[in-house]
Amino acid sequence: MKSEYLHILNRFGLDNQAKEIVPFGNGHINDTLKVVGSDGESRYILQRINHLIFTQVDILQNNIRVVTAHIRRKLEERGEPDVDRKVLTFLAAEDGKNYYYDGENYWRVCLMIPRSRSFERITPELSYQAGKAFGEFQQMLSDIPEGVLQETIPDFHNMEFRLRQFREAVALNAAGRLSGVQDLVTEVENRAESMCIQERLRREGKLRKRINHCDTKVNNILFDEEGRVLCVIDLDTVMPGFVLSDFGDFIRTGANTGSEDDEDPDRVRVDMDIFRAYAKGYLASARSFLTPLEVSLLPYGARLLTYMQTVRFLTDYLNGDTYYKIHKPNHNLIRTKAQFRLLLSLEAAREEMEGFIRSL
Ligand code: ADP
Ligand code: GN1
Ligand code: MG
Repeated sequence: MKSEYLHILNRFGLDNQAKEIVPFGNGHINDTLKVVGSDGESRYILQRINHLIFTQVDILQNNIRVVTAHIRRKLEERGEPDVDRKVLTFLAAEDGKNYYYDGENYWRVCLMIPRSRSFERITPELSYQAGKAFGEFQQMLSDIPEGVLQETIPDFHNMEFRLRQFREAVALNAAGRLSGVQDLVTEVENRAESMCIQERLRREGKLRKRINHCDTKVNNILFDEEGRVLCVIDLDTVMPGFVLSDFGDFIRTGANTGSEDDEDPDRVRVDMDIFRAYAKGYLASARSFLTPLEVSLLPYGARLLTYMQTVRFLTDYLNGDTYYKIHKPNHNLIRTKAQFRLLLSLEAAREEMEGFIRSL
């Protein structure tokens, strides 16, 4: 495991610094490895960028450079202590770029944030802190001038686009799996129109894009030992988007009583305590810049991102598992069913959620 990566670390000036290099985290896209130093401490995160998905690595890594420098400056300006644990630091390769291409793969290295951890499942208190942190993250990036950050994946959270991809997958039936999922296809289609509100509101000039994280999974935030937020990580998809994406994706992942790929859909439903805590934390920091329309649509954001993920997993299942890493046969179908179950639960909780947001 170790030797195959050593020559890559050398390109970042890390000769002979690794005792062990082991897979790390639960990401579905990139390959993440942890580099353990000779003293037994985890020192670096080495990632192989999935360049079939992030096809313009130069643009991707430039976005990350801009975002991390911007956040670092903001933290320093406000006299924040311990800045190195509150923003990611990427190492320069020998040509000065923040990634290295070995002729086949793209690699990047960042400092491991010491004494930090992420969660797949959290408490309401951590959820409140995470909400505040993601609101602050959007706020800190809000003054990056338009056009500086490019869309690393065009139309990433565009629901109309995701439905077009889905319908192509249905029409093509490339893996011959359509007959087994007709019920789910019908459920998707029944909701299709009502789930494209954002794109319609944007065309009417009522909803704008802001700089968003676009992958606010619960495990993309690092906490310290005392449960304080340290750092927002996984910055590949930071780009202009709708705030409902960032709100919704946290609820989708953090407020699920089961897991994203739960084999037992009965374990899956929305945890209202986590929802309430996150909404409270998020509005505490984001209320200052959100429009009343954005605030009122937050519960819709939770349904939208869960619906979108259902559609994306089902599309990948129909295509024969070409996008997400899978770890077992039918994994994308299991994921689809678990996400759909969460969607049903969010639909049932709609009024309760809307009432809570109004009460804040
Ligand atoms: P992926 O694209 O695979 O989701 P992430 O960048 O989110 O990759 O990393 C996967 C996991 O590794 C995270 O959930 C987190 O637990 C851990 N991790 C990533 N970067 C760091 C870091 N700089 N310091 C500490 N832990 C990290
Ligand atoms: C992917 O890399 P990771 O696991 O954080 C995906 C997200 C999905 C998520 C589903 C670039 O995120 O959009 O919501 O899986 N990232 C990309 O778990 O497609
Ligand atoms: Mg991640």
